[in-house]
Amino acid sequence: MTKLLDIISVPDPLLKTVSQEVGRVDDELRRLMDGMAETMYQAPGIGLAAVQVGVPQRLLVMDTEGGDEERTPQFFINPKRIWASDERSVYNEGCLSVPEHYAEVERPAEVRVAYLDYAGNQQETLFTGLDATCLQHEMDHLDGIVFIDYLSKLKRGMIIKKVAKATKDTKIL
Ligand code: K1U
Ligand code: ZN
Repeated sequence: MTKLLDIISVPDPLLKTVSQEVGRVDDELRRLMDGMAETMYQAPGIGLAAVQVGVPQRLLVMDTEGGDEERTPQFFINPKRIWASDERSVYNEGCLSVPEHYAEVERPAEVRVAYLDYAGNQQETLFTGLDATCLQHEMDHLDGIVFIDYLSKLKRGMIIKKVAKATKDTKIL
């Protein structure tokens, strides 16, 4: 059975770190990827970066279908954005590391990304719609950026305070 992983939340300093490139795609890495997918579905969420489960490596999982019947997690190892559209889109984003808080973020509407897949094969794919939004949100995590970093200092500070308090209260319960 795949182990569920603990998701860290703001203001954990690990969320601010730049994750390291993955060196080898092997069975140990695939075990981590399986655990991340299981953790994402259980949360529930539509994406998860390795740093959110305390592993600062350039690796993420995404499934924007979110359906229970057909699970098709997509894994991205060492993803690199190689093209972004001038067209922008705005989405009310959430984050499993910032529970219960949402905010509108503007990003390129379409992106082309190069990455290694679950098997370690090189891929290059164009993403649109929610896939493009979610993938850019997850790739931000690999560079130590959380969506609240796009908000004003005041709003960000208020959200971090609330999440820190809620997390502390949950630990006491
Ligand atoms: O923590 C994360 O990075 C995951 C995050 C991904 C994301 C959501 C929205 C826009 C951009 C990126 C989430 O999955 S938050 C939860 C969520 O959006 C969701 C949960 C259940 C069903 C549908 C969506
Ligand atoms: Zn997130």
